Amino acid sequence: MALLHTRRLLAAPRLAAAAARASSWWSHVEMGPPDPILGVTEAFKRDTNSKKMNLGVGAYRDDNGKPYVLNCVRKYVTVQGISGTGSLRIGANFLQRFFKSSRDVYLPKPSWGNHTPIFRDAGMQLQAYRYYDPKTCSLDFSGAMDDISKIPEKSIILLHACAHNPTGVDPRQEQWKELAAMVKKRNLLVYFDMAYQGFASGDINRDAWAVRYFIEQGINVVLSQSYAKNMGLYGERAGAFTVICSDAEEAKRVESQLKILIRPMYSNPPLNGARIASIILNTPDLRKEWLVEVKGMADRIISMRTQLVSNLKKEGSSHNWQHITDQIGMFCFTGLKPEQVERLIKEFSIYMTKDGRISVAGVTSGNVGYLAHAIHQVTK
Ligand code: PGU
Repeated sequence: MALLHTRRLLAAPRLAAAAARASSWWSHVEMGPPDPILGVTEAFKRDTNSKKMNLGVGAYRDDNGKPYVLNCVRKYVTVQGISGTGSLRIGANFLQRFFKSSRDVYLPKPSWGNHTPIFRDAGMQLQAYRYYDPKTCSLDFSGAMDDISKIPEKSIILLHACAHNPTGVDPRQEQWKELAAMVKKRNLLVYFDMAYQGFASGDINRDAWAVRYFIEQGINVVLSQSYAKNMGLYGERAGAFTVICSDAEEAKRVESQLKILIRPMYSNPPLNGARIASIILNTPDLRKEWLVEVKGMADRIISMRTQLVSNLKKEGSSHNWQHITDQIGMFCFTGLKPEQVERLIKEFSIYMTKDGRISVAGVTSGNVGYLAHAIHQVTK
């Protein structure tokens, strides 16, 4: 018995993590009935008769459009969503219907502006935890830990998996570990939003580290992903929503309910973007090329940060701009005040959000000098 137990642990360490996971949130989710039209296709697919014909559904439903799912995840159920936003909305509606213990979703302060209406329109309530310290332009780690330690048990916490929007401030790995321990202690459901995988470090695996770590720790996780940025598929709206389940049978039940949720929303997701993503991920040469390009995009952003700081110094700015290079991902929370932002727009035609967030992706070696000059003029 003991030997068998040990063997099992050795053979499948992740099963052990799953077993250690706090009691499942989804054990009460019942198997949903098959859809009257799409269920015909499902029955058709199960049929092994070589002469089979599908005359049920009015459109051929192709299965090629499946987006990428993290390799580390053994028991999940993933559905394709309409990019990051649509995937978040599926998740919000799923929680509204099936997460019985709480309506409260805790967002970092600040968070992406659309998180609030997405969850609110799905019938959830928004709460906040401290995340960013405007004084230091960096992570308010002790504030975050303090607030999270007071979140009522069995609530939902939203975490940006990497390249936090709008601040560009992410926890370090040791800090993620402490956050994971706290989340586990409070028995929270973690909702990871991963819209920028690859954009923080240039390495899609490194950027997925926190998500994988939390799952390995046996923490209950749901995940929304967007392929808009890391594949440049902005208009194609390719994304995914994933629920980590305790076993394959639970995954089936959860999947059946996700299908039922999606069917009256938009029935089926668009095929083209997901097909492009799938081909890139599953064709070794294209995948290799994509990883190089992701790194190229991330590196260009990192180099623009360095150039912006060195140009500010060249202009003679005496401020400490270190946060520009410390922050990562697409955005930089400059710390510029609303009136300074207004001057940049009026006097220099440099446009950014009022909160002082700049999309570093819009900076080039051709305009970084002008940007540094303008920032210096409004901050000296
Ligand atoms: N999650 C976060 C943290 C985001 O920043 C974004 C996009 C999304 C999800 C949604 O991604 P989609 O795949 O585009 O649906 N935020 C960008 C894009 C503009 C916007 O507000 O939609 C931004 O500039 O903040």
